[in-house]
Amino acid sequence: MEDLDALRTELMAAVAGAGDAQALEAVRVAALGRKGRVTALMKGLGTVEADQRKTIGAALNQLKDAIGAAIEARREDLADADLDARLADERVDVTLPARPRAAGSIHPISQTIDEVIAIFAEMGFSVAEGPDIEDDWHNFTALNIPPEHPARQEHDTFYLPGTKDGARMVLRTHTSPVQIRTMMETAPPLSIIVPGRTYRCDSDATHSPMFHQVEGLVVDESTHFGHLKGCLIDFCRAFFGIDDLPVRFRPSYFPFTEPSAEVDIGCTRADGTLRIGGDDWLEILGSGMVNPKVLENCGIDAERYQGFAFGMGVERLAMLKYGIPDLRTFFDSDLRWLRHYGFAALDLPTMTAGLDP
Ligand code: 2NL
Repeated sequence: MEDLDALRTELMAAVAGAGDAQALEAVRVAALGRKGRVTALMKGLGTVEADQRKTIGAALNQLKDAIGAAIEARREDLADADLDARLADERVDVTLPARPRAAGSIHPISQTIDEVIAIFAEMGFSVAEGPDIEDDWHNFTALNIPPEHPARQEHDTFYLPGTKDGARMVLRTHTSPVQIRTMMETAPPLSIIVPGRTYRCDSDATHSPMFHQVEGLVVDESTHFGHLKGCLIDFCRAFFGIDDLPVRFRPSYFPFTEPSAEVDIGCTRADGTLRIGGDDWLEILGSGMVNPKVLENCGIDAERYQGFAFGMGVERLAMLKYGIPDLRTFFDSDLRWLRHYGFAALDLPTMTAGLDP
């Protein structure tokens, strides 16, 4: 019979030396498993002399219990150490300062476009969009601006190098080519609003080479100048949030409309400041009845259909509504400017948002 004390010392050392649950299980199997060393000794009891069997049996039972208890204790120690390691690893310092809020905001140009769209959407207009790079025909010719017409120079056009399918390409000088495309593709009646970027080779305190316009177009069988007036008066009053804002229509000229009218709203000029509302006048929009030649250029029967159209500059609207004094600051990408004039991401554009009380 083996020396039980030596075996006990050896097994206890193995238990203490087991570094993880898996090593400890291997020790248990080697000692107490079906083919373990202690189990084997117990199986051998049958061959022991009857007078010694009781003593050795008791000693083996004691050894088995002692090793079993040591393994259990070691298992708990290892589990505790495991938990301590995880707690240390996943420690959260609740005293750290909170992360700053994401600092994004909506640019006043985007906000203004969204507000204009909200007003015309309520009147039943749909939004249409088109390419920034246009051919000469959609940007000029279809709009009754023939080649060598002074308007083409007035527009300070950015011409692109080369041609596409024989056509000279330009950066669109207004959003009107989108209305041309819509009229070519869709049969009347139609009412669309066209926001977008536009480009003219001009840069000073009041001109940016890239700027934004919103244009609108209505075509139907009985559309007349009264519709134009009602629509644009309602728009001006809704946009500036003044129910009785004075609006006047002043005769003007555009090659693509006949007759044409510029729209002025009431304002007050005092001590170098400008306020909306009052009995002075401020130009805000251009408009007119669509020139029958433009309808015919788009394949629309001008004997049957008439339309009105209008256009406005978004930067100018934003400056007037939000009191932004300098056009050049719009595209500086100055975060301090944006924090001051920008809008929160969830500020829904409404017909009256952002106005003085
Ligand atoms: C302004 C003036 C205007 C239009 C734009 C237009 C478009 C088509 C046909 C007829 Cl396809 N007209 N657009 C009409 C009148 C004025 O804009 O001052 N824009 C900033």
